Amino acid sequence: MTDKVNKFMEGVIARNVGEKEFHQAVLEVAEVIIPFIEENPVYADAKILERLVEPERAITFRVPWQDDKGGYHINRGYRIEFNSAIGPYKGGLRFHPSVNLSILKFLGFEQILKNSLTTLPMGGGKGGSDFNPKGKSDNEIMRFCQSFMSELFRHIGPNTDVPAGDIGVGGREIGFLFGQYKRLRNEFTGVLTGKGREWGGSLMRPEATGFGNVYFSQEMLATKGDSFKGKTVAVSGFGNVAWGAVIKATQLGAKVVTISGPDGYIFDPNGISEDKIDYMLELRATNNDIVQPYAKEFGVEFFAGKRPWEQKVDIALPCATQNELNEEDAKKLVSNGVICVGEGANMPCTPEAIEVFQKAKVLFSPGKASNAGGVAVSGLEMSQNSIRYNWSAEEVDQKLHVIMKDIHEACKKYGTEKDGYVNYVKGANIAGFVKVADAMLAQGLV
Ligand code: NDP
Ligand code: 2IT
Repeated sequence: MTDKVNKFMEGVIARNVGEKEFHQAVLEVAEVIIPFIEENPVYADAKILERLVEPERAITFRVPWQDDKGGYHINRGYRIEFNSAIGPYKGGLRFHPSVNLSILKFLGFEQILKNSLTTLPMGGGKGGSDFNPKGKSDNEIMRFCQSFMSELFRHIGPNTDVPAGDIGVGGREIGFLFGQYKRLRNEFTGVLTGKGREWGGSLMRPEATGFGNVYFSQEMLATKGDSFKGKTVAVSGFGNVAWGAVIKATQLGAKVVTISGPDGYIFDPNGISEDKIDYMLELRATNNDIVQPYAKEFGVEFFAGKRPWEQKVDIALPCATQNELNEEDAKKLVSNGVICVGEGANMPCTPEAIEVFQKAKVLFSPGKASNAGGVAVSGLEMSQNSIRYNWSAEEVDQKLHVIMKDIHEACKKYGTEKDGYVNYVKGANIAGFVKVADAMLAQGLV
């Protein structure tokens, strides 16, 4: 770490005590952006990076709700409105017991640069709650969502802040949240994305993050004249992002051999395809958060408490959660000959793991580039809501594909090193930064 990065990080750490995930996300950006700013002093003079790491607004609120037996519960709700330089705040809501200010600030911060990379006019935000959806009934989920929105509604709007899903928030939760917003405001607007297709949702939004991640990896592989065809792939997670990635990788001729949950991972040597992919949706819908039943259903091996990175694969797509792939995992993957790692989750690889991949010249993409397909199709959902029209699945998929190719090009432009290796972390951060920074400069001291 250079002196300048060190000094900058000391300031960030002192102002955001104990927020380790946020520090991690900022450090990744600072290491790239501080040298870039030295060559472009206009950004340093206006203290753009210092402004960027301070959310425009961070809201926390009480979410009281009642369970089916009449018991009382109090959770904490959050919305971090991080940056609105290039559009309304945009980003998902996460419901998971691990949610805290640090996690949402890391996600909101990454979202600023990710949304900028999509080429669409969206600022950065993130929100959620420490509510645990595990084992809750539909009615409990509904009551929680209604209570959450009863406070959130006053802070959001289709031109102000447009939330969507993330871990623990899918189509069902977006429905309950949208219903309550509509009731409180008496307005049918595009205030949330990830809506059902009958009531303003975009076709392809559920698939978008996973498909986008595979499209991005496809572009990375193409720089080496390679493709998904005939490759063995490890996917982690078994949620929305993992599901989309498994479908698209399989369509492109790869064999996906793993999915994982908090309980461990399953290894399916014949590949997860067709009805097995549909079974992933059933698994999630049970609200039990375990992947083990897949092993019983299809007669394959389950590795309790383990992560899929110990398997020999060509491509790894981490799609579960932050810091789920560490240095040791990365070394194992590299020694097993991995050629490409595409982050589907946000910050799934630790900084040490990324270093291992980059040293070994493995094709490696950070989530803010390769998982941007989800929010990109959210942006397309906003466009469709604004013009009150629905595009076909083919049209949306084609636009998504073009966006992912453009993000790949932008990363290459800013991230290609002297030896020809593309440092996608560098490329994504600079490409995402420039657009937001220029908008901030143009808008004066805000
Ligand atoms: P889902 O809730 O559909 O699935 C999340 C998966 O990760 C589940 O298998 C979940 O299991 C697991 N998981 C979550 N937290 C942990 C944890 N602490 N330890 C182990 N496993 C965990 O969420 P998504 O598929 O939507 O999100 C997955 C990742 O992709 C996240 O990093 C998210 O931020 C990112 N992302 C999502 C986008 C979207 O559009 N949905 C867009 C871009 C990125 P469990 O619930 O049991 O913990
Ligand atoms: O991390 C992400 O990009 C998301 N969870 C999707 C956000 C969105 O607004 O669609």
